[in-house]
Amino acid sequence: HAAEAQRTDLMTITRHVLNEQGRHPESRGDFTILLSHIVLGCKFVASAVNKAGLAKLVGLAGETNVQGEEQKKLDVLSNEVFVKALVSSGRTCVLVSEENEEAIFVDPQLRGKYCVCFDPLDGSSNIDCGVSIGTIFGIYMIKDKDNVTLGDVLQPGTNMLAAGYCMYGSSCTLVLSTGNGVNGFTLDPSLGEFILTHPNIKIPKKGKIYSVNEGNAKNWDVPTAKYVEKCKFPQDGSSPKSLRYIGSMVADVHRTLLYGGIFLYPADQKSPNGKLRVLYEVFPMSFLMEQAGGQAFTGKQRALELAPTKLHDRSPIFLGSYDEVEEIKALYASESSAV
Ligand code: P6P
Repeated sequence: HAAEAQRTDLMTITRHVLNEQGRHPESRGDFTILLSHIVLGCKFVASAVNKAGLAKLVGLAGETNVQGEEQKKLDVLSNEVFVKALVSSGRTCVLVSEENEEAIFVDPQLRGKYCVCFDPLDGSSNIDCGVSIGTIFGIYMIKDKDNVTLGDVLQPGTNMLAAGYCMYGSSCTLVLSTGNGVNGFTLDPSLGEFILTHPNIKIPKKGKIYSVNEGNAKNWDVPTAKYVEKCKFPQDGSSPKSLRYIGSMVADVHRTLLYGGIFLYPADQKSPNGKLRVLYEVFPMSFLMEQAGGQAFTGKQRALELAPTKLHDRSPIFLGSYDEVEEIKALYASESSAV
């Protein structure tokens, strides 16, 4: 009977968040409404990504499809869908998107109390070859609803209330944390519902995989170079780590979260602040890693303690299994004490 009960007791993402809301009796369900709009955006993008190859959606902006309509690039389309969904939720007031240079301030009549920083389709350069891509988001509470400013999104990651990503791959998986652990949901296209498939995800304390773009090795600083050397030529008699690098952050982070290991996008001489963006790549993934028992480090500090000064600030990032990040931290510490 237990097995039968399991099959019929469908824990959808909406039900799961409502259960979580029960922990905050004072809440009026605003977060649940916000999340349902984010989920709607993910469902739309999942469908568009799956059709992309067929409908020539992957073409450059300005191409026309068989109906002669101008095709929007998938990331432009995804951005429009998420902006419209978030604004129409009536629960947001400031939006930061990887696709928009400036922040979007929601019309006062439609304003709510949340700010959402998101990358609507991260890794979109991989669409044409079918590699998994994803949406990444992080959610802040505004500081003062009567005085909404950029300061409401230029907050340290430690102020984030929730974060998540949706990976569009062999299946569509949404991984979410509202500050009480990490849960994974898989889209059942026949139901159009995200079902809880990975409850209470915990990242293994150690890992056998390192994930970095080795093509940048020439420009790495000493601690990064030393760490990667250690992965390839361990001095303690242990076996070398495997290298897995997809080049799509959501896919590389999702594998790291489930299998353990470490994902690195270090600074280098070419890009002293690394490549990944603080508000909608580094913070959400760091939030999830810490909630799953892992760590996230910038080379100088705990990633979530960064204080962004500009919307599209970048930061180096080392995130993953607790013990692996500890090793990187030790190498940077000895480097800074040696200086
Ligand atoms: P590189 C994709 O363009 C992206 O923003 C992330 O998804 C990914 O982790 C990174 O850049 C890959 O960068 O320099 O290794 O190609």
